[in-house]
Amino acid sequence: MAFNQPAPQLGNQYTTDRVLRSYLARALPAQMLKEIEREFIELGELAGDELYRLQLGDRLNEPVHTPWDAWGNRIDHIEVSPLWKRAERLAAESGLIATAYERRHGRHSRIHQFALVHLFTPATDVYSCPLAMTDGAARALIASGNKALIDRAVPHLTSRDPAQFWTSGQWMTESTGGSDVGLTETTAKRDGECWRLYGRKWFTSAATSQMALTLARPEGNPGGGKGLALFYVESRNAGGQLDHILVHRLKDKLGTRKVPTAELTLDGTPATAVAGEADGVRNIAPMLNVTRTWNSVSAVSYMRRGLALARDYAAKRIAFGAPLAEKPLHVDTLAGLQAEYEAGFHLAFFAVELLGRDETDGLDAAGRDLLRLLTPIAKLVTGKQSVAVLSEILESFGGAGYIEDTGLPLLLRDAQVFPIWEGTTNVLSLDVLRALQSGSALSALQIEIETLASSVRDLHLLECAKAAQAAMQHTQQWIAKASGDVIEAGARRFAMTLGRAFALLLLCRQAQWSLDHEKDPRALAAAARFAQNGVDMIAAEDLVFSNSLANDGPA
Ligand code: MFK
Repeated sequence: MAFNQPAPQLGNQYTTDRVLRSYLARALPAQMLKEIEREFIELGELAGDELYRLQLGDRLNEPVHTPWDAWGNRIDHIEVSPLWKRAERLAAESGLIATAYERRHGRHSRIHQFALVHLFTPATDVYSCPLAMTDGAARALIASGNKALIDRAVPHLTSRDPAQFWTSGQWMTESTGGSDVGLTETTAKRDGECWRLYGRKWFTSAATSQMALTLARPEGNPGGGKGLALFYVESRNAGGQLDHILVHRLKDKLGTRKVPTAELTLDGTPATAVAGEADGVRNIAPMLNVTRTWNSVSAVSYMRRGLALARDYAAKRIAFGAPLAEKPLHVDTLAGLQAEYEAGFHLAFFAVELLGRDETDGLDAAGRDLLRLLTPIAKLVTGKQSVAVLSEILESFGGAGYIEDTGLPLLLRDAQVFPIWEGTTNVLSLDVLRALQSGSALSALQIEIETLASSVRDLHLLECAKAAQAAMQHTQQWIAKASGDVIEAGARRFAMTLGRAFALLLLCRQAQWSLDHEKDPRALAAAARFAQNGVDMIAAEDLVFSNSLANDGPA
């Protein structure tokens, strides 16, 4: 019989995730965790077993767009994959959105919700995309204070009943640009009490949603983001047809291929203004901040999925006379990736904690500035980590990692979207600079840094905390000196350094807790390794660049 390599298996994705379990044990009241842990165990079991098998079996199914029926009627039907249909029911019944709005556990409800998201995302072929937008839409509608729309839509968006549950789109991107949203060309014309929208939306993710929030420029308004208004659209009319919306085609994408991302035209689409007739970018920002948080947790959850598969494979795959798990270089490689996962996890969940506190009135102005700062930072750091980690994960399988029907390549292709949608790394780095303008964000961060550093006693962890604090100091020295083009050119290194150094401190706190309460040194090892991977991206590079700009003026 020929030799076959063993296929990797997944166990229960909750019980085998030390990082998630140890974090929840530290961050949640013991009684709360006892009450809700069954939900994690059940979803973890589904994720590692039945849903994983469905994913492998469903691999080649992709959404199909049928523009016309046999009799020439325009129908624009989009048929999604079987796993997506299952995921929609599961998401409603498991309260993937509802948990955050029922707030059974006050400020901890967001942690509860995002722990479910962490288990759900890698098991459901990016069904987290419509869910992220649904959560964001509920949040933006509530923030708008528009009672009629809140009463109409939020009960659907937050329902646990699959028959009542709606998802929402976030129709922002036009061909003029996904980053510079102020260039939006879609116009809004008054129609009695309502509005009608005219324009082309170039990337509309999850085009099967029952509603969407979108931006358009009311006639006569000035250009730029301030001249846009935020609109609420219900996709279908009472007869179930798309309401003055034409779907042209689905995008042919590198990854997230189960997500039906459409190009569509709004051709007199009825719409309701959500919050006045201007300031659309400001009014959609609460949605963006929620979807960016989903992005952070989803990026982290993909790293975890890759590591779970790679670790299982390493235990079974024998090469050069021993399992890979006994080969020092292989183990060392996985340890470097595990450290990235652990640090990214704590960064993403810190943003989640702040969001939960903000929604339950637990944040003062400085805390809100900190949330505003850390949301894009968590997104940009974890997005980049996930691509780098998944690339290495594929390599850790050798040639098998490059073969489609192992199900491995799609992990990397899907992960590649995390640094792109919801704001590219560069756009978010500039957003970080904007978030600092409030003044108190950096001092709020400094207070957190000192609190985290003071929670550490172990000598190795003290060294790590010192490295993180030195990197933080570096960012502060740099931002105090840099200006103009130098600041913009260094914005990514600045944001990355803030994020990675802060992530290291969060990991140090968890590691100390884990030593004290679990006698477990593995988080400590991860912290040491993450520090070694590098947290200070500024180094001398920016100072050199700033000098060269100064010396190399126009000829
Ligand atoms: C698994 C997870 C899945 C996630 C779901 C993905 C599916 C969805 C796919 C997509 O829709 S991808 C498209 C996402 N698009 C973006 O993320 C846009 C990226 N571009 C930016 O973020 C730009 O920075 C921005 C559009 C905001 C720049 O536009 P402007 O008009 O130059 O904004 P400006 O002047 O900076 O800000 C306008 C107002 O909004 C200001 O308030 P004021 O009017 O009071 O001065 C800002 O403070 C406020 N603002 C902007 N960003 C904010 C914000 N407020 C709070 N939080 C923010 N993040």
